[in-house]
Amino acid sequence: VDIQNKRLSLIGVPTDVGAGHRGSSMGPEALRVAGITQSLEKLGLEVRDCGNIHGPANPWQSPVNGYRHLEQVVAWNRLAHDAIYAQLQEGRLPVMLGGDHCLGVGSISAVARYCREQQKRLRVLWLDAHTDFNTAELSPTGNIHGMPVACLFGYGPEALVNMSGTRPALNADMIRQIGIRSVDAGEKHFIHEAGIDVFDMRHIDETGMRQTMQEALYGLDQDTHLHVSFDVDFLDPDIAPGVGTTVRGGPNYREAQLCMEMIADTGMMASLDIVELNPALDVRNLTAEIALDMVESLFGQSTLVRRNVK
Ligand code: 6HN
Ligand code: MN
Ligand code: MN
Ligand code: MN
Repeated sequence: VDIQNKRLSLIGVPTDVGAGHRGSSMGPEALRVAGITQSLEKLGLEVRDCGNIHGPANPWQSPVNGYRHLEQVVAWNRLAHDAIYAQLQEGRLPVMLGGDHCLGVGSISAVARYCREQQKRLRVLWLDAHTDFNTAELSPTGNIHGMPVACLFGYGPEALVNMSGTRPALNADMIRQIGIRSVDAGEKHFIHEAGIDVFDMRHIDETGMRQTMQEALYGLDQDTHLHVSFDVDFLDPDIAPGVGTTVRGGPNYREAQLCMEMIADTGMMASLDIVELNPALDVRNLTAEIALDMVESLFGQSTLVRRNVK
């Protein structure tokens, strides 16, 4: 995949039905206000802004049977799945502007379906402070944005676990999690059982971001579809306060840039989620601008012209 020849499709999915804070529904507009289309066009990419998907309102209710807003979460994910799948089928690179991270189910289900049809291998990089591997039984909150990876692994409500057309949509070979520093007690055991490679902050502290990314990107080949799910709370809250679930001790600006640049160097990113940006908690759209800096690096903006280091 030659990123420079890629045609991008921005898909706004303005909802916060999966979260415990209101406001990530404003994420798509904040990224547009920060200039996402113009920034990516400056890098030589063709950008189509598909506008926003329209789904149900947030009823702001307490969890029922361990899930908050399950019906609305399913509806939004179904819509996101269909929109993203349609762009993939046109040979475009979908960029989902979330929205909270429950939308990872719809987005990655669409990508998994597409990869099966195209006989591509799938590698998901999950950049997040959290593993998002809760179930209704394990979750301390009932917020479904803490559950998308478990759903993709086949654990969760029927309508979500079957969205890709095959259950499970993902297995441990297909995903690497980076930046992790907040995992709930039950979730911790469950993620270990599932055998997922978790590059937590301690791993990054001990080996550095360069070594971490080399491990996380190891084994990609020309038949791999690389999907990046970028939860903005991956970033340290000192540089990215505008998220609902801040956790101290995340990657700083330079570490995060290196992570993104090393992904760009592969030239293989073929779909992207930008989620959990919450303008209601932000300061003068700073977090949107920082997130956009990271996205620019993901698409190959670097200080100097450099050889493609594999
Ligand atoms: N996110 N583990 C917590 C929960 O409620 O399950 C936080 C989840 C955060 C989810 O940031 O995408
Ligand atoms: Mn997340
Ligand atoms: Mn998170
Ligand atoms: Mn910039």
